[in-house]
Amino acid sequence: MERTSITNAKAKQWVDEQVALCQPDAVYVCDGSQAEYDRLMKELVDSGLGTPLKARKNSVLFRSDPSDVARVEDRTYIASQKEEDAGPTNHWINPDELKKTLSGLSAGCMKGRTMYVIPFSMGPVGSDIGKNGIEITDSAYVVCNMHIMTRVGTKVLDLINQSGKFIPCLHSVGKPLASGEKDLGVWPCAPMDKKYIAHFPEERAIWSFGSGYGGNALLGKKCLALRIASVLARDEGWLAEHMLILKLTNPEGKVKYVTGAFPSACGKTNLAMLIPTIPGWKVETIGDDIAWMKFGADGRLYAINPEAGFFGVAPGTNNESNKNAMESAKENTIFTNCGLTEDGDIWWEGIGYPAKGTLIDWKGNKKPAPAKDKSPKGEEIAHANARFTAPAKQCPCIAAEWEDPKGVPISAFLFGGRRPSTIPLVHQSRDWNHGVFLGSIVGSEVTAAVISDQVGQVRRDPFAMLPFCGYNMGDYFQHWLDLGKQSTADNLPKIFYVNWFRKDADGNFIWPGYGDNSRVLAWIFDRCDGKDNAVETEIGLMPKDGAINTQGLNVSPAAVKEILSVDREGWKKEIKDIREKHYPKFGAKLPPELAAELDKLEKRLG
Ligand code: OXD
Ligand code: MN
Repeated sequence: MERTSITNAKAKQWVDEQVALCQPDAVYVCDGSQAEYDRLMKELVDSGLGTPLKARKNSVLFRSDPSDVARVEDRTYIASQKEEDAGPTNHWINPDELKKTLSGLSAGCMKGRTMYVIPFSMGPVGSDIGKNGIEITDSAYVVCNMHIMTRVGTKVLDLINQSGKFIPCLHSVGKPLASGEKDLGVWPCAPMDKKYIAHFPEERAIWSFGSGYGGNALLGKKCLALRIASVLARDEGWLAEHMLILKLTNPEGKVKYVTGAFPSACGKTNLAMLIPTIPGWKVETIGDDIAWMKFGADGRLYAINPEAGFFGVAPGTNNESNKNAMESAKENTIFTNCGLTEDGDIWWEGIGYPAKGTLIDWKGNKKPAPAKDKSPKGEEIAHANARFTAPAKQCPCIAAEWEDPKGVPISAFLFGGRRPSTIPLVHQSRDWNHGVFLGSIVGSEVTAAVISDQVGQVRRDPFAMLPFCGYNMGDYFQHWLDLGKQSTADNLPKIFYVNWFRKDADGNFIWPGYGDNSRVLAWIFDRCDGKDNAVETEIGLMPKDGAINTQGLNVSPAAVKEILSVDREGWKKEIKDIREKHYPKFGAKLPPELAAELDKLEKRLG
């Protein structure tokens, strides 16, 4: 068994324990090299699990089991010692009980398979803001995805060997093979009632069983970089957030960085890579999903993107909605649950052009190409949560400093969700606590990124962290409030709430979104630059008449006015909902400052 390169006693002991439990046929320590990626990918293709794409260099399509297509929130647990510490928004199981269940399921779970040991770094290797982890997995598909999504390899292992510091992440697809048995091209996973995505916050450990898909299996992403990191951030005084990171450059060449939290499938990747429609402005990407932020010596918050790739939702991505994502996924990309064309390329609903001939859908069935760039509901060629895993460095608008280990200083936080009514296009918080209040009330219509029966309804998703906060959300609100006391208002990021998703009476989107969101970003940039471009309203600061650049915008002035005004009746309903349905969930953990913000807002609205 080859694991000579793990020399640290603690790491070695942890790996040895997992070997004894999972009983793999072989153990392999990953070095992160291209040769390793190529070899594993070839094995995946040879085994029938991956289909190489003739039309796309070094890219492979996978089809998952139809039951294993998204994050499984109902099977995701925060197993803190006390139930109260997981809080009202997380599923909780006593950690000893959960470990017993998982140990039972895991005994011999890697029989017939290779155990891959992946040393990985979240963040540029060696960054003070970054963290190292070791993921153990029995899925070569997971290894290849981790190669793209994180920094894997011997440099990270050297750091772990020296320091003994790493976050242990154990993953198994939960499908051992009998002697001589093979997957035969079938995606291995366990039935839903055997899937567990478990987090042990006090131990800072992750244990995922039974799913091979995305955030359930690529443990650096949601499990480490959000759920466990949020706990570390609370204890160590920093922020681990479900936020994109943008670099904005104005026509004078001035630069500002902003981060933004949006619930899953609200176009975060599109916003992260937008092409501005207003002349002279430049938008570049630092990250599209997660930001880790620490205070610098100057009192400002510095952000890094802990990831190295994009795990983007494929359907709806096209050259109009996100040309940069299409370019990022041009080659060296893993596609999962997309359709396959006759000429060996991928296809999905909303790719921007109709397909030709016969397609193979995400379930592996032959289907005639739909006449339009659309398929009838329930007959989709690609699953609604089909994904591309693409290296961030391939993104044409990746900022030069995206791997700067110091991070970039943040001027603004954006919050937003899919809200068809009430929430205006943009408003700014009056101060830090009001901004935390805005983060705490984020809500969005549920989409397909997660298996849920709530699709179509608005659910509150505070800070877009509902499925990702590794501890009591009430304590998390308090952490945000406390952080605001650690610096000055000048140094702290300004806080904005944006909503690209307002609909008219016929159900059509009013605001065109995508590149035109640059108009709002420009206003936000100017706010942070001290421009006198806002008016005070009951709900916060809003653009002065004419302060949003509408030149060339295909929206009537009346419609612009509508989405830039205060919907008093709508806000009153919002307040009622927060007071009666949202805030009571947090009981005594709701910080009094937030209850006070709600009262103040109500009073201002009269
Ligand atoms: C994601 C998500 O995959 O938020 O990024 O669901
Ligand atoms: Mn996300």
